[in-house]
Amino acid sequence: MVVHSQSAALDHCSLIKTCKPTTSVFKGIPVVDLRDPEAKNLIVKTCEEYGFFKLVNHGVPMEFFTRLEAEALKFFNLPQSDKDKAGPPDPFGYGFKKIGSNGDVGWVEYLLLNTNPQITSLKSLTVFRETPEIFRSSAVNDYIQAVKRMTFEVVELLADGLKIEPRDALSRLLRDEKSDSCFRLNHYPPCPELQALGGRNLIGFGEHTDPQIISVLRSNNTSGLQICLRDKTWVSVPPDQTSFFINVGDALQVMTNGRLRSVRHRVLAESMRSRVSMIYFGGPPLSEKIAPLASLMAKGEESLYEEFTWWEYKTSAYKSRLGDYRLGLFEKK
Ligand code: GA4
Repeated sequence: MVVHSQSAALDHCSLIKTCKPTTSVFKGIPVVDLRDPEAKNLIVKTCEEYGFFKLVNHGVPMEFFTRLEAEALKFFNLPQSDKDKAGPPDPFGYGFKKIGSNGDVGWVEYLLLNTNPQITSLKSLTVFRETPEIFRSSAVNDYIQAVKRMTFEVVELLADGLKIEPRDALSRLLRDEKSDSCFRLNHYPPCPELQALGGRNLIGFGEHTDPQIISVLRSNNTSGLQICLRDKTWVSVPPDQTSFFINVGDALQVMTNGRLRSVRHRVLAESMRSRVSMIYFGGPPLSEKIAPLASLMAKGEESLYEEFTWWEYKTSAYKSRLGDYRLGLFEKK
C-alpha cells in the first residue's frame, strides 16, 4: 500500500470509515501473570468481566516476536503486484482493504492462513497462488507453535478456574489435528493524509467479535486496539509489544452458556506509524458440536443457544458482515 499523493490516498480511503479520536485510554487494563499461582482465578474473573486480558510472563521468547515482525514487514514492503500474487484471500491468502466477502473494508492489508498442521506445512502452502517468501523462513511456524503451546496452558488454567471437567475439555479442541484454527498477520500502514481530516482516525479493522474459542494477539508498539466494555463504552488498549492480548470468542461464550462474553473490539490506524499485529485464532474441529459444557451447567439450567456445529457457525459467520451480532441467529427464542 504505497501512498503517492494526498488526493490519491484519500481516494484510496474513501470507502473506509473514520471516527473521532475521543476514546479514552483503558487505565485499569486487566493483567494476568501466567506464573502467578492465582492465574486460573484471575483468568476467569477477567474473562467474565471483559472477555479480555493482557498476559505477561507468558514464556514465549521475544526473539520469536522480532523475527516474525521483521519477516512480516519484509513481505508487506514488497511492491503491490508481488503481494497480490498471494491473493485474493479465499479466505486464506493476501488481502488488501477488503475484509471477508460481504463488503467490509478497512485500512489494512493482511495474510491469513490456516494453522491446521496439514495445511501450514510448507508443501501445502500452495493455497496461495504463489507462496510468499515469508513462509520459507521458520519465523511463522516457530511463532505459531510457541503461541499454540502457551494458549493450551491458558485454556487449561481457565478450565481449572471454572472447574470444568475434564480439564482438557477446551484445550483438546485446539490440540486436535483437525482443529479449525487460523493465523493472521495484519499491517496497518500509516495514513499521514488523515491529519488533513482534522486528526480523525481511519478504521483499520471494524468492530467485531471473533467467532472462535479464543484469540491471542501480539502487536508492535503502536496503539490502535480498542475494546468495548460492558457499559458499551470504547476504550483504547495501551500497546505492549512484549505481552499478549487475549480475547474470548463466540464459541467460548456458548460453551460457558454466556458466563464468559466474547469481546467486541476494533483497530484504528495511526496517521504516522505503521502497526503490525499477529493473531492466532483457536477454533475447534469443523464437526464439533458447540454447546454449553455439562460440567458448567447448574441443575436445571438450560442452554441459551440452539445446538450447532462449528462448521454451521463458521458458514453463517462468513455470510455475515463484520460488525453483525452473529450469535443472535443461534439464541433460543
Ligand atoms: C474475524 C476474526 C478473524 O480475523 C477471521 C475474520 C474473517 C475474515 O477476515 O475472513 C471474517 C470475520 C473474522 C468475521 C465475519 C466474516 C469472517 C470477515 C467477515 C466479515 C479470520 C474470522 O475467523 O472471522
